[in-house]
Amino acid sequence: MMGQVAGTLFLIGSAMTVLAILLPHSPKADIGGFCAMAGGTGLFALLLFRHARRLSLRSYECCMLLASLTVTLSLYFSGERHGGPSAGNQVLYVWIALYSGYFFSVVVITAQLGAIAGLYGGVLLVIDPGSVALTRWLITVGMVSAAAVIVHALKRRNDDLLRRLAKAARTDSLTGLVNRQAFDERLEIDLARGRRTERPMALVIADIDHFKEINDRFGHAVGDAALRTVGETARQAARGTDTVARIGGDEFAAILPDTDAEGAFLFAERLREAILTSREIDEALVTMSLGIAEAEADGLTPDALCRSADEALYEAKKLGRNQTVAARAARAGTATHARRQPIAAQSSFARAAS
Ligand code: GH3
Ligand code: MG
Repeated sequence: MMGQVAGTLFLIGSAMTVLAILLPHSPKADIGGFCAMAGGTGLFALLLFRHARRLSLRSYECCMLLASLTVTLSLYFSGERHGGPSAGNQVLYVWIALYSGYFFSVVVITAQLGAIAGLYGGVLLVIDPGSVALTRWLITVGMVSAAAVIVHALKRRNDDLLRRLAKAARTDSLTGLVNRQAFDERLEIDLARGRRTERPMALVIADIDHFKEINDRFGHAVGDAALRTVGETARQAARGTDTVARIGGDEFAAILPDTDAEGAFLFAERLREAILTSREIDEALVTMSLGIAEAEADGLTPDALCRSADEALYEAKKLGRNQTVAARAARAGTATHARRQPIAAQSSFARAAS
């Protein structure tokens, strides 16, 4: 976008110079200089369009310095120094101010404005418009600076708004956790990373038990408070690299990179017990059922992994709720015979179920 805009500005500048040559102009104007400028800026515009994507930010900063120089040259060629009328081309500095205000940092904007002030001051000394020189310099530099400041402030506000909107679109407003859409994206990324690094990855899906009853008995506000507390408890139980999401009404999920089924089970049980003992939601007697699945064993695609974790969760509900079941135990039908299976996940499950 920076290249397209800069190219367009140079192209319009070139077209306007051609017009200035063709239309009636000061007899003292330097037509040779204008022709060279029209050709130069036109060619430069084409180069910008062609190489827009390959140019660095620094290149565009240099482009704007070149643009300021071009505007200054147009003032020089206007014939004013030979007693011709003022061409008023200094208005074109505003383009550079708008461009800089939109695309550049405060430091670079200040440098660009400094360059404009210096170049315009220099050309005023050369063309020597007399006693109005300082007034013209002050008005032009003031107008150009104001344009840059206003555009920059609007751009920052806009960027901030877009950032907040993007964040809101990925956040569950009740709990502040990531929402379903962001969870889906994250799961895909973490699964791909796990495949690349050959590290394990686990998924935990948790659902509050009999949540409808909680809403019915205590009211929606208590239900909402319980959801918030569950969300906060899950966030505290997770590591920085984990992703905790609210993926449905009373359904939560945690993506645990670098974690196998046993590690995920420990996390799930820690979460389940924390919720069980959470004072804030004692009134509502909240318990949760959790299903866990490990990428390598239970599903290498987001859909397959979610399905496995969902099946394990369903098994946990079926077995009486308030417990954690691992997908492999659910699949093997060994979840209820955990004591005979020395898998950490299943033995923990047995403790939870008993
Ligand atoms: P189960 O143990 O089988 O999960 O039973 P359940 O009653 O929890 O059933 P289910 O998970 O299907 O119920 C989800 C309920 O969550 C239904 C709805 O009333 C409630 N719910 C969904 N979103 C919200 C919310 O934002 N706030 C509140 N307070 N309740 C919600
Ligand atoms: Mg539920």
